[in-house]
Amino acid sequence: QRTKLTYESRANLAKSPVAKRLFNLMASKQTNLCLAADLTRADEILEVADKCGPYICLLKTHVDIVEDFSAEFISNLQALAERHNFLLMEDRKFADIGNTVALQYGKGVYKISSWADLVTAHTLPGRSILQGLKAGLGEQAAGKERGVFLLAEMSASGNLIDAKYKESSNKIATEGADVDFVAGVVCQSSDAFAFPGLLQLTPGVKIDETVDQLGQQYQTPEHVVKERGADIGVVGRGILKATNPEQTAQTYRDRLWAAYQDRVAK
Ligand code: 6AU
Repeated sequence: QRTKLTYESRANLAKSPVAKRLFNLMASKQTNLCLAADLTRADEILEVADKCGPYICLLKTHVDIVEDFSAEFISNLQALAERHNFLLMEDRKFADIGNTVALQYGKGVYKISSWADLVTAHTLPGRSILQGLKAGLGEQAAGKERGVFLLAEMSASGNLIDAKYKESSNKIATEGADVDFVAGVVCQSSDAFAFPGLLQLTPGVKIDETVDQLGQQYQTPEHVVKERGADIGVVGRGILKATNPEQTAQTYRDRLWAAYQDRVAK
């Protein structure tokens, strides 16, 4: 069972170089917290990245909500990622035909493949989503380790994903020629996949409140790691809206990490 194995041991099983790197980073830095930096100004994102950087393995962005996006913002973010030792994930949730996805990943204002270690994608278009992303790497990503997390489930209440879709998503993530590009799966439960070389990223994590006003459903850090199989817990507003985001990030890190230690010890 993958959830009983340590991150170090799973690093050796990973087919994706980024997954390998992330497993090792999590083990050495002792954190399985991903911060969802869903803020709309570049300086706000950089500030929270600097303050929470020591406690996270991954910083997740939605670049299309940044009102003052610039190349300088990206180079500052990369400098913080290097200083504090975390990876960058652009949560773009690609979902189109391969040709369009290739353009969206590599071109336009954001040139995502030039800077994001990881991206997210829906499996709705089928396997071509992976071929499209690979085609969007281009020269700007040459020699850099890149990977994708495929969505197999969503945290939104009333979402349309069923058991068959989840099972087919698992196949796309684990079978075929492009699996070296798949670093993990975004899902809500451990039965979404079994292969221990993939990481389970689980959003919808909050210490209090169980829902928001727009369909988001939350679980506690302990619940997502121990009962749902999360390897990385994603926390956005639980940290961003706290009076002291830095201290709160530390609390989430401590609770997620303790839950992981409990999980592998039993
Ligand atoms: O903690 P929150 O609710 O403030 O933020 C949760 C973050 C947001 C969502 O875009 C993202 O997690 N998310 C995802 C991801 C990561 O792909 C999938 C999903 O099913 N639910 C979800 O909330 O940035």
